[in-house]
Amino acid sequence: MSVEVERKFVCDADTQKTLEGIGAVCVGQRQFHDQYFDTPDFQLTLSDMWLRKRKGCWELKCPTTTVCGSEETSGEQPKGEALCTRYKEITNLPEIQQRVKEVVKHNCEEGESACQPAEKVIEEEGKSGGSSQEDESWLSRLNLTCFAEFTTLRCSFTLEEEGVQIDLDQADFGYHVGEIEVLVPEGEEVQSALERIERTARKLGLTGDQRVQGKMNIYLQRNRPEHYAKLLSAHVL
Ligand code: V4E
Repeated sequence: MSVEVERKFVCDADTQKTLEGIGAVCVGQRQFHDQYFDTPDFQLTLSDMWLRKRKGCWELKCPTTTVCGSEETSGEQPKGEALCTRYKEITNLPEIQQRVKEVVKHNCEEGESACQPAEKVIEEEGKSGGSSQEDESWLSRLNLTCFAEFTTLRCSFTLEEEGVQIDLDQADFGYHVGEIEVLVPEGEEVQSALERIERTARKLGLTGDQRVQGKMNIYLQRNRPEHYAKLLSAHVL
């Protein structure tokens, strides 16, 4: 499990040139399709938990506070650092299922008789034997359905002197966004990552102090207004 520290930024036709100008090296372009899942009443995303399937792999992003119980940002943060998001990235499926159940279970306890106990879901998952149809039965047991899916064309750069990756994303619904990111291995300090991201942002001439919207914000705004409004009022987005 690692922590993804990330700052999004507005990119345009000149961004690639700017990146090359500061010494960033293009390490490739790839395309991927993401599917995001939640319960019909948005229990996961209202907890700021983002369950997705990308290239056949499951990933769960959770706020660092939820998982660790302590956040390293008490008190005032420098402006640039406040623009960075920090999420735990979990890629181990049994652990993902456990985390999801800890949130979704709540609803079961409040009277949804169709829900099974968490232990039952794990137990049955263990018996599934690996066919893709059976592998995904845990989704319906936990009342999870896909609420967003889109394809991204991503051009990735590295800036070696700072140890950061910079991605330029083009989503198929017509939104472009850049991200400066560092994956911090579990147990390591995120502070250095924040500083390296901030230095990279300055090298790129990023001056704005407004948070830049991610692909999901725009997708929900356009396609799932009710879901989007709920996340806004819960201050998740
Ligand atoms: C964490 C999160 C979401 C999940 C998608 O995260 P994001 O990093 O935007 O997607 P992507 O495709 O770049 O993933 P990567 O390839 O880097 O793993 S959707 C919404 N959130 C929360 C969130 C937030 N509150 N604010 C900002 C600026 N971004 C994301």
